[in-house]
Amino acid sequence: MNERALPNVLQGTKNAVFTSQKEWEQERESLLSLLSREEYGFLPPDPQRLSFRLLEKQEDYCASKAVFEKWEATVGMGEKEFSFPFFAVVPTGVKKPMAFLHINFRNNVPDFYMPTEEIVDGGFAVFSFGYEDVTKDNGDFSDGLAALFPRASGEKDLPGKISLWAWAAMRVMDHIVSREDIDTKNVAVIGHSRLGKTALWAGANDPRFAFVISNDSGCSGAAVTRGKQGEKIRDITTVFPFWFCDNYRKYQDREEELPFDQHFLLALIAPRKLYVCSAKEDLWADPASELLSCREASIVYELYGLKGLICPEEAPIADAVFPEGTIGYHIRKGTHYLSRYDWQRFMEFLRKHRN
Ligand code: GTR
Repeated sequence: MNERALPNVLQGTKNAVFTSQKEWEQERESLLSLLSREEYGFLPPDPQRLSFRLLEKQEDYCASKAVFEKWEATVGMGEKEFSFPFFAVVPTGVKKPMAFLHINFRNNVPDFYMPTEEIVDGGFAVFSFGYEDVTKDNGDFSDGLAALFPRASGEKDLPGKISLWAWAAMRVMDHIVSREDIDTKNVAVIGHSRLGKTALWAGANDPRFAFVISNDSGCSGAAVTRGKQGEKIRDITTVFPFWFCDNYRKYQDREEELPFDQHFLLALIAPRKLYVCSAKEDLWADPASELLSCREASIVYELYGLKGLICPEEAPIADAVFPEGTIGYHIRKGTHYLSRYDWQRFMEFLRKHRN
């Protein structure tokens, strides 16, 4: 099973292997700190001030099947303030719908990665924001939200951009949990690719997300790193060093020295629901390594008496769907993309596993 010499998540940062839920929960914080320190950088503290303002409301959205709202979140730290927009589409015909919080590449509603009408027809609300409205996808840490958190040079565990986008998702969640029209016990944070990594990291840090969905998140997302095909730590930290903290770079070509692997990230979501989607031809992300990660994280779910991934097939064929366990998985045919087909599978998973 463990041909890739993956570290045992049940060993955590200790030498002993945990056998109970209690021991795991005692260790969980240390593991979260480990990933913060070595990979993504520590999330900034909660904001000192936080407010939400409704900017726009459209009652007849999608032939009156839904209400569209545009909001502005304002966060304050010391003297500084920053605002970013986010969006809500809430079906009118459903009492307390479950909801997605989609960390999106763009701030379009709908968007080709976010088929709003189908989501509403499925009975779900969808909240979203465009990630670059929070802080740009580049190495400029004076831009947007990043400017709120001063950075001492030389610190190697400062939040990378993934941590900042995840932090912003948690602020939108602050808004969602304040709403009486949403089933706040059933909110799924979801993202694709770099934003799939972000959704997983937000889910690991914030237990209010009852569901966490990663679409084609690959390297430094759902896929285990040891023995991975396609993108490696050297590639990702050369092209996108600013997504991570500086410490992560020391593992270039030294994957085997990482004191964890990406299945630890998935395990931090236990016992909540997790869904991972791969695409058959997305070899840069490496579907096999994403699936293996789900299998390896499952042992933590088992400590809770839950089944993690239920997938009897070694290498599932394209369009195979495995929604039964607390970790769901499907592999779509085709290339790197977030499709309507994927959204339909996510909606089925939420309906099946609603809290
Ligand atoms: C790629 C990157 C991947 C993935 C992707 C994306 O260039 O190497 O890790 O995140 O971008 O976000 O579209």
